Amino acid sequence: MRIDIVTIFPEFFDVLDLSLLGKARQSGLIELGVHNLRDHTHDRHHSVDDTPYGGGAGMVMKPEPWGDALDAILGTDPALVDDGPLVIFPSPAGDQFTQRMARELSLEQHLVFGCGRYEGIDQRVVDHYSQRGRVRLVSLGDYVLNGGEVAVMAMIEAIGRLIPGVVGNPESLVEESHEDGLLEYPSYTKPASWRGLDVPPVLRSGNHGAISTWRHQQQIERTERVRPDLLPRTLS
Ligand code: 6GU
Repeated sequence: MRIDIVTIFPEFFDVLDLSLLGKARQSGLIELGVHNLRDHTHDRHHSVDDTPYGGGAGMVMKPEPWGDALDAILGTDPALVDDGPLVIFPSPAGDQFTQRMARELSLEQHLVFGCGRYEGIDQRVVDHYSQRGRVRLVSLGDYVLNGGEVAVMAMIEAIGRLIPGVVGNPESLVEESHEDGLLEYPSYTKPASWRGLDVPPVLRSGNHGAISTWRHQQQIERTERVRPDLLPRTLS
């Protein structure tokens, strides 16, 4: 997968050299380009923002640097092909990012993230690229971040680990929170007793059927307690 990011803080993404995703880049599974929006300004002050039409607090990101930066990545063809790059603008006004969305996005060939700061990007940038190709606004959740960078980091981590080969043991992707609509079961390792707390005996029983049943039960109990909204509504 190819991933391009446009941001005024390219250094934010230095951490993508590390860990599993860093390895995936070295092995060529993920190809990453980080682009500084300010490289696409043409005024002396390299300004990327201006006051909002209609008034109001804060600043809005100007459309021209975004147009130049995205054209440099996408090309200037008026119509991008149907299965061409998917442009994603992180925004609290977007569709909620979920494990299901991460799975969908992990099947893409080319993702382009546009990280807005301030009060957002001039709406015409979204409108223009929506006319030319596929664009999505995606939100991490119902809270406000100062900019899209942290949200994009989270999305790239969630998407990247689903690309075949990135996570060494694909089985470890299956038994996780949200993959089967439930939270994951609690895990334990040695020692069997620690500070007066014992590992549940069933896990040391060697009875794989009983272990499976116990783990599934734990998933259901945990989900009922912490995230009842995830459970299918029961008829009452
Ligand atoms: Cl994707 N961006 C910003 N700026 N704030 C957010 C968000 C995204 N998701 C939740 N809050």
